[in-house]
Amino acid sequence: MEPKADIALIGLAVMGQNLILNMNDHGYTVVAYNRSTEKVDQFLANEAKGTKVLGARSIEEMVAQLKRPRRVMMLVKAGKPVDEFIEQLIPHLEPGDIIIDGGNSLFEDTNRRQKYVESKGLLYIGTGVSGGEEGARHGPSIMPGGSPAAWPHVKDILQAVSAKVEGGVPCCEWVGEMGAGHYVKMVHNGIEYGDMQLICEAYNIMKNGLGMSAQEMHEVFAEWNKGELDSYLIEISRDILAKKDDDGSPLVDKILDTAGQKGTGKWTVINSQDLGIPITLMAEAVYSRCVSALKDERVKASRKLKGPTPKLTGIAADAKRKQAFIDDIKSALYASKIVSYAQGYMLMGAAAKEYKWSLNYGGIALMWRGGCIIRSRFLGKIKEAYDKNPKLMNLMLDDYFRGEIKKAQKGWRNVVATAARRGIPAPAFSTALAFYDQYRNAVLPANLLQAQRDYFGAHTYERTDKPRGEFFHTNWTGKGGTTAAGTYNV
Ligand code: 2AM
Repeated sequence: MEPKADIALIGLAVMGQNLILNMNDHGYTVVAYNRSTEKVDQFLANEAKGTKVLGARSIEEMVAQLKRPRRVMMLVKAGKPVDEFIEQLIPHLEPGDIIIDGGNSLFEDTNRRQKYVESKGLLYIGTGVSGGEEGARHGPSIMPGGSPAAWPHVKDILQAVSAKVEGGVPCCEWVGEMGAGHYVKMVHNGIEYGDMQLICEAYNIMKNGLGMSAQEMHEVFAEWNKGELDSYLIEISRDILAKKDDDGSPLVDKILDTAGQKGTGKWTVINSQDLGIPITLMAEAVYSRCVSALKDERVKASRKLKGPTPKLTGIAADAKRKQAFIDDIKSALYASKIVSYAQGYMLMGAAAKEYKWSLNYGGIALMWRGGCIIRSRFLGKIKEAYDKNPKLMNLMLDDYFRGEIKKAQKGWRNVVATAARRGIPAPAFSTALAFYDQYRNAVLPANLLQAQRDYFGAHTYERTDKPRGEFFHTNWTGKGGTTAAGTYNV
């Protein structure tokens, strides 16, 4: 019998099931497989009933149903399961067949897997897929990288099922070789951590500083979602604040304040340390989740460690001043968000250099513009900035964003200062502002730092009155020798 299936999909958790149904909607015949094969039968009898979706109870049976070159996509738990499936697949595939990993794999694992799979004559793709269950079903953002020769064979299907923006442009484009796709997905997740933290800080200042109710904050977020902050995360925050529990009170107030994390934010921060790129806002967002998890300690500390009262009574009592302060919070959120994306793009720029990828920065903004968790109007502006100047040194230097920061700056500084005075934690707003002020300063106090390093470790320094690359050592105490420790750069 002629094989009928266009693609196989391994992994029938919700994301996998939804992506299969999405592919089916677009006219592709998918063969479904799962480690626990009873899920295949359940899926065919329920969600996939009445569709063209085929099932397989073994890898062999799955491969036999595939047209050539065979395309096998995995949506399984990241880590060992991916390696195990690759091992199981290799004996059943032929040169030119393509293995696609659509899970949240670490880009370094994807680098290794591509080399291994190619050594067996096969092609490999590691792709980020973002958008949650809903995205997988109706159009996620898809970020593929890997063997370039595989792209023409998967382009149609991946672009067909992806989200579309601005007149049908797919949120799926080739990212680059090796783990570039998974890398960009990792940075997406880091930025997502940052966006969420920023929204939470805005919420916290409105709630504890201005004493606003969930309903009032719902209205503020609804308003914000109509302007430049228009985004999926503001939209869901708006809806969350309106959600009532069974007793009619806001559900959000009953949710325990300890955040979980699965590790992609952490990976982004670890990688930024390797590359020496300050993604300070994403790092604060990851650490804020860590602090939130110290619930028991915080409860105890709250009884012992004193600070100012957060209530901004004067401002809250005066409708005009209150609205002005809410506008300032919006400015703080917006300006910090620009800094966060600028830092994310700095990281991708450094990664492209280090790993020898040629990343299309405007294309990445476009992929994130729809379908994924960080989708927003804002990303359309980032795309415009990189379209205008693909070699833009920093997003903050683009004319549009420079102007936006200029407008937002006064309010942003007011919020950070007020939060500090009132003891309301605003780590992401504050770190963004500190970074902005560092970045725009031609001179930082690292001259003293270099002197300290030279003092205690003879690490040498460069001089402002000599060419770069000449290193000096001073015998600071008159007791040390004149021998330098040799230079090293981190
Ligand atoms: P399961 O249904 O057999 O558990 C998300 O968890 C997906 O990854 C599911 O399809 C799940 O298969 C699969 N998965 C999780 N751990 C796995 C493992 N160790 N080996 C193979 N598949 C695994």
